[in-house]
Amino acid sequence: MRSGIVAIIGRPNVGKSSLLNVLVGQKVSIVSHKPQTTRHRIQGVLHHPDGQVVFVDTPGLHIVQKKALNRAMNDTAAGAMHGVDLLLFVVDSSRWTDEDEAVLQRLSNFDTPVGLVINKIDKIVDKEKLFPLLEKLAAKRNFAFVIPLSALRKSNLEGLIKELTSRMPEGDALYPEDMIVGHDTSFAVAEIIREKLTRNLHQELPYALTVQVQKFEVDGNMDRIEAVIMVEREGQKAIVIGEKGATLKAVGTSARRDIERMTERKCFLKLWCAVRENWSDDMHALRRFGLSN
Ligand code: GDP
Ligand code: MG
Ligand code: K
Repeated sequence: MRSGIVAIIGRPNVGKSSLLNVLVGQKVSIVSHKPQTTRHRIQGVLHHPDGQVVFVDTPGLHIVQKKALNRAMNDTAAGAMHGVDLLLFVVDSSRWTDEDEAVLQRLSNFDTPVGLVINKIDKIVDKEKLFPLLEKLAAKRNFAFVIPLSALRKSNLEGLIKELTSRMPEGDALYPEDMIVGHDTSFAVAEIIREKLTRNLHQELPYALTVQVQKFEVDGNMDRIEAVIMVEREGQKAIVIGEKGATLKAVGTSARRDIERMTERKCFLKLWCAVRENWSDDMHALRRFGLSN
């Protein structure tokens, strides 16, 4: 099969997140083994009969205003690009700006092939204007392919998927089917929950408390996350849960807000508290004695 890594780039608001969501919007669960792409933050994986495409974040390519930072940022970006099979440059069909131009300039630093996605074509009412626009944008660089589409209307996604999968190298799948969420995301979720626990428990925080994300399902436009807070004794469990579950509920509510801010997606967060001595690696066992919020 074919399997490879794609970095989605482009200025803010062109529809990168929307595109990613429609491409990988399917049931998934947490990656529990060491990913092969540790240097990248994995945003999602497209599983398709023609191949697997792992989408990664490229913080180094984000536009910075300060000129002094440019050099360092370019170096970071060059590092992040290592091992990426394709760059997917997303633009808004209704607007080409200086920021787009700046991203395009950055791309000239890399040998990696670049595919161009001209998004939001639903905004072009007069379809006769589409072809000249495609020609104009396509001429800006030697692109591997140019695909006009609408992430919002989900139009011409198959065209893009065909281009992407056919350009991935031959090889085994990088990730098992049904797994897309990277270590970094689940780690960040656990950290957010920990921080909210610290806030809500004040001095009472049992220091040996740990948070583990047990389930991370991307379900359409929403993430379903289950995390367990592990403590050492029954008494600590009572503290974490609070009176009538008030503490756990407050932790869950504020953690959910932060997670949604981070992922830019809706999130359903289920928190459990379990005593470590009862702990088992078996998730089904956990469900039996874990307390559901
Ligand atoms: P990002 O900043 O590049 O990640 O862009 P987002 O995915 O957050 O999208 C920015 C805005 O553009 C949001 O309001 C989206 O709903 C909108 N948008 C994304 N794709 C399309 C599209 O194909 N057509 C239209 N009309 N709007 C879109
Ligand atoms: Mg975004
Ligand atoms: K966004």
